[in-house]
Amino acid sequence: MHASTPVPPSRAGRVVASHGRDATVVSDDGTRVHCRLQGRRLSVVCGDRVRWLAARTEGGAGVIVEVLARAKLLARISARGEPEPVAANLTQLVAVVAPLPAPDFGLCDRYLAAAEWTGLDACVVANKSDLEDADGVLDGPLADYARIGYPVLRASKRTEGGVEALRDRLAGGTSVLVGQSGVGKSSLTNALVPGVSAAVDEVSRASESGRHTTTTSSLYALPSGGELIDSPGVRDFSPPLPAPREVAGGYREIAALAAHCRFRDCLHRREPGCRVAAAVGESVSERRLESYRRLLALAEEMAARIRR
Ligand SMILES: Nc1nc2c(ncn2[C@@H]2O[C@H](COP(=O)(O)OP(=O)(O)O)[C@@H](O)[C@H]2O)c(=O)[nH]1
Ligand SMILES: [Mg+2]
Ligand SMILES: [Zn+2]
Repeated sequence: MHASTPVPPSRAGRVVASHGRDATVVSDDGTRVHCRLQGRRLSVVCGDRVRWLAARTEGGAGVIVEVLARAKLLARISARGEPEPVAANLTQLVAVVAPLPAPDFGLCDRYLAAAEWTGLDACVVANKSDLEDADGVLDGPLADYARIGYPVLRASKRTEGGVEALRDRLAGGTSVLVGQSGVGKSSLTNALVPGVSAAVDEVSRASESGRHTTTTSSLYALPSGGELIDSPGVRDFSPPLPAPREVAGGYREIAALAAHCRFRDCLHRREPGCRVAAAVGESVSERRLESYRRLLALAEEMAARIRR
C-alpha cells in the first residue's frame, strides 16, 4: 500500500438500532455514531458487533466495514419466506403476553421454541397485571409455562413491583422483548430504562397522527446491568424451522419424554406407545401438544418443499 494513503484503523462497536442501510453504533469508548453500511453485501441487526470507520457520509459520521461473527441469534421467516435475523448476540428471550389484546399462546410457544433451538434462556412476562383477566384466559397457559420450568413474571407499567423482579432477571445478559403488538413491550422498556422514551402505541391517538408504534428494534443498556432490546410488535412470528424430528426440541416437556416413547423416531402424533401423548393432562398440556403438532406439520411441509 502507498505510504501517503494510510488507512485509518477501524474501531469496534455495537449496533443499537438499524434501519435499512443506516445504523446507530455505540463505539467501545461509549460514543454514539450514525453509520452507513459499506457495500451492498453487509447487513446488520440490533446487537451486532461491528467494526466501523469514521467517515463523512450522507446523514452519518461513520461507515460499518465489517460485521463480526454472531453468537446466539433470533431469526424469523420474512414475508418473502426467507430466514431473516431479528437481533444478535442474545442471551435471553422474554416473551410478553397480556390479557389485552387477546393473547395468542401459539405465538408465544413459537418464540419459546425458537429460544430452545438457539439455546437462549427464556421467561414469560404476563404484563398489564393491573387489568382484570375476567375470563382467566391467561391462567391455564401461564400455569403450563411455570410447570415446565419457565419463570413467569407478572408485571405492569402501572405498578412497579413486577418491574423490579424483571429488572433482576435481565441483569447481566442481553435480552430481547418479544410478543404481539400492544402487549406493552415498549411500555416495559420505558419503565426499565430511565430516560428513554420508546414509542408506545396509544390507540386513542392513532386515528390522527399515525400509530406511535415501534418499527425497528433498539438496544438499551440497563442501569442495573444487562441490555434490553425492544422489538417491533408483530401480528405473527414464525421461526426458521429445523428438520421435523428436531421440532420437539423446541418444546422442553415433550423433549423430556421423547426417549420413553416406544419408537425412537416417534413424532408424538398418533404412534402407538407414545409417552408424550400418554402424558397429556399431566406433564404435557393438550394445548402445547397441539401447538407442537402444528409446528411439526409446518416443518414437514418445508422439508417436502426443499426435497422437491
Ligand atoms: N393497563 C395497562 N396498559 C398498558 C400496560 N402496558 C402497556 N399498556 C398500554 O398498551 C398499549 C400498547 O403498549 P406498547 O408499550 O406500545 O406495546 P408494544 O406494542 O408491545 O410495544 C398502550 O396503550 C399502553 O399504554 C400496563 O401494564 N397496563
Ligand atoms: Mg413497541
Ligand atoms: Zn412419542
